[in-house]
Amino acid sequence: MPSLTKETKSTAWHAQPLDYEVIAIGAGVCGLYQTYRLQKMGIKFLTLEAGSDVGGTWYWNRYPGARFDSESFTYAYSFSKELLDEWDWSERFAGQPETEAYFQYVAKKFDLRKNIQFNTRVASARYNEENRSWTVLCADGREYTTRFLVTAIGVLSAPTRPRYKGMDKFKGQSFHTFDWPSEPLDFARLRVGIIGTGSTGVQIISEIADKVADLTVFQRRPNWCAPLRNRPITKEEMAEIRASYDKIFARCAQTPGGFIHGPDDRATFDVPEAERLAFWEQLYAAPGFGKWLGNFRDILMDATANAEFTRFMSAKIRERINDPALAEKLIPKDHQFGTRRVPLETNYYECYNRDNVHLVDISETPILEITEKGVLTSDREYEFDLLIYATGFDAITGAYDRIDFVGENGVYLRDKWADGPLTALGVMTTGFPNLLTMAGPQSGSAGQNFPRGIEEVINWWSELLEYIRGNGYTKIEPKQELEDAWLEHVIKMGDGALLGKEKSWFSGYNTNLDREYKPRYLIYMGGAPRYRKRLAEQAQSNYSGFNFS
Ligand code: NA7
Repeated sequence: MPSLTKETKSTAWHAQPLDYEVIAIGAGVCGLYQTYRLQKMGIKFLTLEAGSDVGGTWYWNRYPGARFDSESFTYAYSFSKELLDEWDWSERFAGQPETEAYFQYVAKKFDLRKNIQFNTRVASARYNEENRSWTVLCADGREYTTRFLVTAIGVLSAPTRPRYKGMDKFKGQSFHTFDWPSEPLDFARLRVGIIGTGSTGVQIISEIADKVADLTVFQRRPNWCAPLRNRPITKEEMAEIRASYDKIFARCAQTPGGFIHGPDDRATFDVPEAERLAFWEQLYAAPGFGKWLGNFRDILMDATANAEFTRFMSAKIRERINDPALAEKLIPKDHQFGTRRVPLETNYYECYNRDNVHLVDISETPILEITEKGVLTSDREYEFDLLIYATGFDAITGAYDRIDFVGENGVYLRDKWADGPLTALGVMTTGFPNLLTMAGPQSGSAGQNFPRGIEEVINWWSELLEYIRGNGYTKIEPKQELEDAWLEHVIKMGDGALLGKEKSWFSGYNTNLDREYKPRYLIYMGGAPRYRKRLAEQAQSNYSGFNFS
């Protein structure tokens, strides 16, 4: 991969005009909307995208069963009434092909592809104080200069494979879920092994269990999975949804996660037991994240209240699995419900009642190595034709670590963030002027129903960009006080929540990297309304937390 040196441009390059006013990296959910806004502003910009088309997450994650956990109609962009009027969702929780088609439709409708350069992976970006610009170097050697650099590089876009001995020896087909091949796989005669039981693994297992010859699931720790309850949206329902979009988006704006599901006002123990159970039955029978995000207000804050619901969910899992010993293996014992990301599922637990599906608890019989034929555990060797690594991501900061961002005084961003991210409202970081980290660590958008957070933060930054241009500024950077205050606030909010402390990608936990944890909170836990207020305060105070020159 090429590296950025002063020699990459002629010595007098800083006297030359910049190639662009803005370069955005990424044309996924965030980058696509950024592209739309920049195009509307009529400024000279370019969006760089590693994939061959738009969609980001929905472009890369094409594994069987990949699907929304957000209600489709809450995941749509809200910025264009015309778009809302034109697009029909076919299911309450749309599958990947439909979602990818949606983003392609958006790109076509607004003619966004003309400003996106595909198949272009950014290798490094260096800030030049001489002319207050960034030089962006791509993996193919192309180089561009820009005043502002906007990252829309995804929250879960840096996949991590396990580091088992012998992974290169396996003679069958193997890949990480993020690198799922585009050619269809004929599963019918395949013996499949899958490692990982997060949201991705759970979706794949449920989808392929009845399509493969044999499926062996290697589970390190079970998750608290809950029913998705997907169903088609009829034409009549779509018309009703369309007529209610204003209300739907207003509702999402009120809830901490940007979903239609927000916490119930009541505290668990204020509600008599029978009523409590009836409420939980209702949540369990209803679609989506209600069980997690629409529960009593203290369920995700108070471990004692949570223990009651955890008991309820354990019973639900037991009911669905024929073999009681197997059920116990699938019930998490090391963490309470909802303290890690809850995978939503369709018939996941029932898969384990099938003769062709086997669970290997690798907390009991660890994987020793990958062999030519398959997987060797401390117990025996398993033979496969296909081995799937559903082992997750170097979340939130992983995509930043993989690009050499070099700020003032030659400081690398990954070094500045070595002990965890330091940011101002999650949108900028000191020492890296003119670098905007959209959906970056500690921003409000990373942990919520993504498009809702994204539209908000891109709108905020677009107004800020107008302000900068209107005043003829060429440089913006956050004040140290804002960064310090934001860290303090992020920690305070994180300390009050159960989510984010458990070992999961929310807390930067990943055993496939050189370190298991990323220190400091990666995600802002204060909720979308509070985050929006903080952004608005900055705009109202003429961005008092930032220095301009
Ligand atoms: P997750 O949720 O991070 O899940 C990864 C899974 O892989 C999880 O079960 C891990 O077990 C397991 N894992 C990771 N490394 C290993 C190794 N080395 N050996 C065995 N098992 C391993 O990623 P997903 O892709 O499922 O979901 C990510 C998000 O995408 C999801 O939350 C949605 O927001 C969309 P562990 O639990 O760490 O013991």
